[in-house]
Amino acid sequence: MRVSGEQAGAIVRRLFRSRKALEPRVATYGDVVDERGEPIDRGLALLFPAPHSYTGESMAELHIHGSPAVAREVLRAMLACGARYAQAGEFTRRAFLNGKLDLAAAEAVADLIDAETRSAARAALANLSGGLAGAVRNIRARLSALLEELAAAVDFPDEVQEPSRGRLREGLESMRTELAALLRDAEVGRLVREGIGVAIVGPPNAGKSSLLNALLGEERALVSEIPGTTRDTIEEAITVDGVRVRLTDTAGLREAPGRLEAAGVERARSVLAGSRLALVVIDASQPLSAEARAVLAATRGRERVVFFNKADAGDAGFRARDDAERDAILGSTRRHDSLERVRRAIAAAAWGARTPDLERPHLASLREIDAVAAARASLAEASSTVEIGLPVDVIVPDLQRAFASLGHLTGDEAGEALIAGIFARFCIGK
Ligand SMILES: Nc1nc2c(ncn2[C@@H]2O[C@H](COP(=O)(O)OP(=O)(O)OP(=O)(O)O)[C@@H](O)[C@H]2O)c(=O)[nH]1
Ligand SMILES: [Mg+2]
Repeated sequence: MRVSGEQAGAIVRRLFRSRKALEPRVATYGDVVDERGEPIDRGLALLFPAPHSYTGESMAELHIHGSPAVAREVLRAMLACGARYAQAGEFTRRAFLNGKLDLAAAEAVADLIDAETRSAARAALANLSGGLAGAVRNIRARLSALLEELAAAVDFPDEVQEPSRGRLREGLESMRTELAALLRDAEVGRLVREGIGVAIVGPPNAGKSSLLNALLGEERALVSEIPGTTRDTIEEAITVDGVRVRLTDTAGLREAPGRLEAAGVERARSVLAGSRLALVVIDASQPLSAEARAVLAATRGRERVVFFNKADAGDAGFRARDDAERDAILGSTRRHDSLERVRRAIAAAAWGARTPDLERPHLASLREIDAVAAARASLAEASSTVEIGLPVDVIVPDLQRAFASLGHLTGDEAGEALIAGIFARFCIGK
């Protein structure tokens, strides 16, 4: 842990106890303590009085054990003694300002650090399969060409014409569309990883638990002809069309039941609210009850699959259904084809308009998704600048940001000429 500045020596002296007094540029062994004198670690302390230090200011270092907990504690103690966090590259910037290094040397330090980040970036790139990295690089190349054009127009206004608004608008639009497609694919990836939640809801005795069991292929939930059999929620997962579907069987929804059942109904409502899809089960063989109508009405506004059950016993309820339930499924939990139709309806709801092309490369990590989303946001900024008629070179910072965001994704970012300042490339403490 290193501190630079007038107070550096005082801070480290306060956080260090040793039998021998600290001397400039001599490593001394002792106890590292916090600002109240409580021991944290044992290690070495070093003082570098100004101007003979890396930054040219007074500097001091504590060499401690590498555990994050110890490092955090020492950092906290240093802050408590009046130090503050260094900015990225601040040590080297101070060194430069104090005449300790020239810019070229500063850059060499940055390169060294970059070598590390670049290999990290390359490792990340390995996770991106070829098609995706290619798409991102292609967008970056177009951004870079645009930036060059804009720069040339600014630097040589007499010789180079700035790109027309129409062409800029078109270029930005097409890049944004492609980034949006990448984000949509990422959504597919998320669907595959996380699956969707499906709440099985309906009036008591409709056959919700029977449906859960039938879809699962095992007798997981209790089934009986007594309404109000299921009191608690039961969650089980199945896979439909490559999507993990988390089914939750719930208590039948009805008003004024007993106390215990009321708690189950309450829970059923909250499961319904928290699920992506509602699987509404209604008894088709009976005229529609008030409860059945209430559940159907309550789920109309949302994504749902409506299943009229017990078709083997009649279809009075199904025939009495509203227009809003035109495409409801009529069937039975005891019939294979009914279950197949329910599965297909769940899959269709899960995928929506998205095509389940699992082979296509997609953004997997949040970091990647963030990078693409950030690039898209920067391009949207640029588009609106072009739209409202500001001078076109105003979009340069937006394009640079988009360029940098995408660079983080492909690992091309480090060492780019477009990096704004040399010192911004440093990590904290360098
Ligand atoms: N005829 C017929 N009966 C069915 C069918 N599916 C389920 N049942 C019967 O309907 C009754 C109620 O089934 P459950 O699955 O317990 O109903 P539920 O909706 O979970 O009921 P609660 O938990 O009380 O809300 C049972 O007697 C089942 O055997 C079907 O397709 N046809
Ligand atoms: Mg049940």
